[in-house]
Amino acid sequence: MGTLQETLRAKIPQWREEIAEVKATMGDKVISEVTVNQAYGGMRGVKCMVCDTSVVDPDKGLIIRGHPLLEIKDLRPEEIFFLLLTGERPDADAKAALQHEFDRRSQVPDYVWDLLKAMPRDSHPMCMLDTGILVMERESVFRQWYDKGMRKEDYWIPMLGDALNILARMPVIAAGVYRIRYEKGSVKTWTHGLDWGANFANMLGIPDPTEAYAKLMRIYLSFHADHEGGNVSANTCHTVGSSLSDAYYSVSAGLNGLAGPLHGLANQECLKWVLELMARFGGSPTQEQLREFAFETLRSGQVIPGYGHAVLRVVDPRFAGFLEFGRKYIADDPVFKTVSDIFDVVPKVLEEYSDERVKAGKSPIANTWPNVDAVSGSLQYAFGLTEFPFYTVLFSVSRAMGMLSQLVLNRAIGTALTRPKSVSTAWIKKQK
Ligand code: CMX
Repeated sequence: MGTLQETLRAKIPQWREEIAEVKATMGDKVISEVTVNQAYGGMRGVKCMVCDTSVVDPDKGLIIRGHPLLEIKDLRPEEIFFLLLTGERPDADAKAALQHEFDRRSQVPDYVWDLLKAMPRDSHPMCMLDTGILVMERESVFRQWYDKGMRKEDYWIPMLGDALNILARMPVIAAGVYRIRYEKGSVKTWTHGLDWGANFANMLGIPDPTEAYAKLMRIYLSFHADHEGGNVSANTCHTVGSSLSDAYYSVSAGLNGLAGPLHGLANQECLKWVLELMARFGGSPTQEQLREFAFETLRSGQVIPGYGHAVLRVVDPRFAGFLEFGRKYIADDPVFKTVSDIFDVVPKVLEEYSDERVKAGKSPIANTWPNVDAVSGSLQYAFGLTEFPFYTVLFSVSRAMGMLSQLVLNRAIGTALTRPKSVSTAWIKKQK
């Protein structure tokens, strides 16, 4: 097997041919219809874009290049990145070559640190991460090649260069944000030869005598890497990239979407909810207390963070994988135990509440099961990363792999500028 670059160079012409054939033979086939509710409802369920890195099956969850997540849960994050991009798992040499790419690209420019240190002390860690990525835009190889004049066929090459630079620096910047924002001492640098996940764990500076935290970080980074193309972060990154903005602009935009409480910020919200619950009842609540607290949240017009999903209709396999990890390594941790208890109670509460909603003429809650955010924060908390506003930054480091894979592939296959047609309410009313 070749390196990442060689594998892509061999595969891209085949993918271009395959897509040209699909368009020529099936171009006029209708694959989706749109109702008025969908137009007002965030385009939920409308099939109108293509993403080959992963699929989210409502009944099975995340499937990366044909592999259900829990079947490849032991792959390292960098192997997941290779798989997302190429559809193949790297062999030992390809993995080592990718590791070497990260090693040689991991130096963060000094101006990033100067900027992050100058930001107000109460800046959200996500704002600091986004800023750190965006300010490096001047380094974009894609923009340099584009300004000089480049053939469309070659767009993916500098895009991949930018993607590798961003991925190599992202854990360094993210860990630096943690250490600057929470005054943990000087920022740490990348260790050559150490894998991506363990490097990130190490640079955060969380004590890890048993190396279990590095293990957590590897699965954390693998599990959040991609979730097909329509979620807010991937879709935003894709849309910005479709105007040929480079990877720094595109990923930074995607991360701004991830920073919202209905998307990546839900892990922060979720842990906050769990800690409030425990504070109210002086520790682990009984099932009855938990039920009471959940209904109180719902009746005050708020969502229960970590539950529900726009696509999934089953327990998120990422939740299941993290729960298994927690049961193995931190079974007795009180916050983790409470998260497990919540899983026993909240789906039933949401079902009851959904029935009430329907009786009141509102839409049902489509999915009452937990998503990844319901548990991920409790694992970090147990290992000592207790500053929960930072959790979305961890998610971001991982999700950058998915966004960047999609960007490179979209440049490789020449995906068009995104430009759906909007309609006005007046136009809709005329369609009666
Ligand atoms: N608690 C309370 N109400 C919920 C709910 C929850 N966990 N999940 C859905 N609902 C409500 C919705 O708010 C919506 O109510 P309105 O019609 O009054 O606005 C109604 O049920 C129908 O929504 P839906 O079709 O079931 O779900 P959507 O596709 O509209 O929304 C999501 C999906 C994730 C935004 C929603 O389930 C939610 O807000 N969950 C809590 C936040 C969360 O965990 N987000 C993380 C998702 C994973 C990720 O992207 O990172």
